[in-house]
Amino acid sequence: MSTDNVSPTGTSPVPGALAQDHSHAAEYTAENIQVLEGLEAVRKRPAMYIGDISTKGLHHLVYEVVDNSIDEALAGYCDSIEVTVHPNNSVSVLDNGRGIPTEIHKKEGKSALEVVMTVLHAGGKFDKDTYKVSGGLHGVGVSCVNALSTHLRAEIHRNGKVWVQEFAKGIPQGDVHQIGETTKTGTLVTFLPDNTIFTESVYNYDTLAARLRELAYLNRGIKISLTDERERDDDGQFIKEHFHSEGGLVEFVQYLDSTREPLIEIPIYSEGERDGVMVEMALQYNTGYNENIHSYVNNINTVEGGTHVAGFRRAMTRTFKAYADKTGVLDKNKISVTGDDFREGLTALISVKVPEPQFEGQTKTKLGNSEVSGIVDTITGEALGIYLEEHPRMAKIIIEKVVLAAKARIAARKAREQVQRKNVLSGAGLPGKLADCSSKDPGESEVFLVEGDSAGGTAKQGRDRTFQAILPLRGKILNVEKAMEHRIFDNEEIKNIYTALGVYPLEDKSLNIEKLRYHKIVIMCDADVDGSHITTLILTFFYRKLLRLVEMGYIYIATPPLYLVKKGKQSRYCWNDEERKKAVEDMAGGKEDSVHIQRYKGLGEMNAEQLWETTMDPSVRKLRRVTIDSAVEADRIFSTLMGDDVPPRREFIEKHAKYAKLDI
Ligand code: 0RA
Repeated sequence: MSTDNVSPTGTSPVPGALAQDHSHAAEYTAENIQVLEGLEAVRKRPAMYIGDISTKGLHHLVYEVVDNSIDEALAGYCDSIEVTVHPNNSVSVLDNGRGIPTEIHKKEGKSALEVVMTVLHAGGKFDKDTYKVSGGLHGVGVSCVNALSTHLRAEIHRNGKVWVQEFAKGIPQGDVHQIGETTKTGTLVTFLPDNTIFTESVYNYDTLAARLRELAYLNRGIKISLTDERERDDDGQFIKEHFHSEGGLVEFVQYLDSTREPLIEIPIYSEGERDGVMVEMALQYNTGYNENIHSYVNNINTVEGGTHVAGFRRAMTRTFKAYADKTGVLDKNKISVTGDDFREGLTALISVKVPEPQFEGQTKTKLGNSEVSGIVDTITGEALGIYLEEHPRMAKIIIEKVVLAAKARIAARKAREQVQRKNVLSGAGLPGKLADCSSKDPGESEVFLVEGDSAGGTAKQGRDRTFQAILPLRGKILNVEKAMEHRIFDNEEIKNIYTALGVYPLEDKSLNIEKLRYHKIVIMCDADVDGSHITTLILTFFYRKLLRLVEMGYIYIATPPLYLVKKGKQSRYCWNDEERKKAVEDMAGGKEDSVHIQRYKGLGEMNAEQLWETTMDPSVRKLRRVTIDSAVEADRIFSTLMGDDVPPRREFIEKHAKYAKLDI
């Protein structure tokens, strides 16, 4: 998970850009006008085409270009894709495919290259035989990337020659022309995102790496690399990583579960194809209690699930239940099991490739195609049935775990019912520690989850009680990563959060989200090591138990200031060292000894008024919304930070030390 912020921007053209201007006298044919209108539409409403214009959209440009190379690889013509982030945050994608055709079409008067680069949705037009996998979620084509780049350069190696064409804001700056000879084939696209369109211009290495790693696992055999020319390692080399998996989903599931203790020796895997739909799935059981199903359609993470996930679940429940019934273990324990019991401690990946996917749901990440459900069901069911018959020892271990899960579920039901009963008695059921707001409109109400009773008291005094509620939390809340379900409902702090929010998971693990009492849930902890640990514990709880709230964008982190710089009657709050230096510069010409600098270690050092004017007042505060860039990485982060295994945790914290403070 990460939080959305704003950063400075950079300019200057892409590396390798030609100095001279190749602009040709434009002939205004009907087609040219159409092209200009198309590019104009993208620049006018960029969010409609690429989702948003913040850091997400910025990264999306890279994925869009990479998708084209992935398609070339899936068609069997390419096995290497190299992504490079240049010092000015322009990005190159190089593949060793056939190269986009550069020959001029007699009828259209331009090359396929120019059409692909300037006509919306032209991507697949020239190659009907290629199985196109991209073109899903925002599969808008590379022409959108072109329209949203101040500069884009395409270099094609094809038929022994090197061809180049350049564009500015999508408009050709000349015809495609030969610049040399070559023995290779491939496509190199370099683009500089337009910083008058995007609110962010700095690429995040970890975000790109997570996506490229995911693509390498989802498309086994393709070698993908990421080079960051903005940073060098200790040997003076650019930061570089290679992603390449021959094992595909099996290795992906092992990567996901690498900090958990496996229950079965080797992941269960199957693949198949029916009616043009390709299905791959891999699953592993671990000794934990979480269900982790990640699903993909055409390489897009379908976080809302859909028909492919429904088919997978149905096949799992049916096949395992039939096997468990046959062994008689359920009768012996006088227990009835539900589908959820088979999914405790399960980590699974489902990847389908569907020719014409229909995406539904709030974030358009739910597969709607009804035919896919039965296809996944059949392929998964057959594979699981065979596995259970062939591995009776593993099957026994799994079924024993399922029986334990069923027993725990029944124990948790009692604890859950308590929380539910409390909620039904409206008002009287709210936690005693909650200082509620007077508004009953969730859309305008906020709740602050505050570390400690003392800071909680200050926040109660400082807040605007019409729309801000305060729930103080005592010390460290339970680590839900390691706890069983009924222990979670036993925990006083967690019960208070559930009852204050009005939302809790039902027995089928769905949420009664319509009962949510606040649409802003703000975690407010000290800006020290303990505070960030508590923030992480609370985030873990939301991620594992109230994920929908995170996905809806309801979870925020408050950012109290780190310093107060004072000189005479002047004073200024500062949130980082840069701001502090600037304040000292402005107030005292940079002389630290002629100002008073107070370093805030905790919320407790601020009085009610200060807390309001720095951290709670909507007109000045800096709330950070918690977002999930990559579900797979978020899962790994929580299992690593909060799981049992100490060495990987240390390694992780060391690697991410500079992010771990704020950016989890
Ligand atoms: C259409 C036809 C052909 C290649 C491509 C598209 C192509 C597109 C991209 C985008 C990124 N890398 C790419 N590599 C290839 C070739 C048709 C032929 O040679 O017969």
